[in-house]
Order: sequence, then C-alpha cells, then structure tokens
Amino acid sequence: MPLVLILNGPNLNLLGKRQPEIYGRETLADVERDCAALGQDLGLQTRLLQSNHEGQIVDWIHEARETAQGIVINPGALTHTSVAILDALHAFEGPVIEVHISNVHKRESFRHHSYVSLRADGIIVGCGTQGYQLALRRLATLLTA
Ligand code: CA2
Repeated sequence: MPLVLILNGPNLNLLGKRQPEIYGRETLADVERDCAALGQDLGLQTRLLQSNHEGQIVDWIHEARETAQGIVINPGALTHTSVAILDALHAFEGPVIEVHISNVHKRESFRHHSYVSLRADGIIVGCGTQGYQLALRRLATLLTA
C-alpha cells in the first residue's frame, strides 16, 4: 500500500487541549486514528508525525523521498516563514496536500501568505480537522489515477 506521511508543525501537539474555538476539540491522536481508519478504506498506509522543530520536519521530508508516496502537511506557523520546508518539498516528487485547520484567510494578514502553497498540489483550509481526511481522499485519487 502507498505510504502517506501526515506531517504537523509547531504547537499542533496542543490540538484539542487549547483554543478549541479556533482549532476544535479533536486531539492529534484523534486525527491519527481517523486518518488510519480512512487510509485503510482508501488503500493507503498513513503515518502521522508532529514536531516543534523546523529541521526535524525538513529531515522527515528528505526521508519521505525514499519511503513515502505522498505527503499531507500542516506546517503550523512555519507555513508563513519557512523557505527550508518549501525547498525540501520541492525535492519530494510525489503529491503534496497542504492543510490548515482554521481559515487562515479570516485571520491576521501574516497568515495569508504560505511558502508551502508554492509547492502544494492542493490546499485545504478552514475545514477543521476534517481537512486531513479530505486531503487523504485527494491523495488517494492522485496516487491511484
Ligand atoms: O490553521 C492551521 O492549521 C494553522 O496551520 C495552525 C497554526 C497557525 O500558526 C497557522 O497560521 C494556521 C498554529 C498551530 C497551533 O495549534 C494549536 C492548537 C491548539 C492550541 C494551540 C495551538
């Protein structure tokens, strides 16, 4: 089965534990469980990872070049700052879907620009944690077409 990495950036370990009015009540463990179950149905193996460190996320993307067929990525605040993550994603040949739980376009203007969007094949914004599942469905289409 194709492997999809679901990469999460800084502070997303707090999902479901703080600011539920913005990010909802589901934890990252809930997202991991839901994605694994949907992945089974779609014929995808999933592995969810989270780090608060930019370099760790770059390293995981490099590893994905050898091990994974697709990437779902919510880089957190690094979305708006990280050329390093953009460059790493440019070196990954498979499809990449960018996810944001909140509607970043309804929020501060510094959240309106994403470096990662310059590489992403699709972007899902403001659909809550369901966005991860929508991203998996899109990857299933792209990987099996
Ligand atoms: O909406 C998203 O998914 C974001 O990527 C989340 C980032 C934010 O910097 C982006 O602009 C949009 C922040 C992640 C912080 O996650 C938390 C979750 C619960 C409690 C506190 C932080």
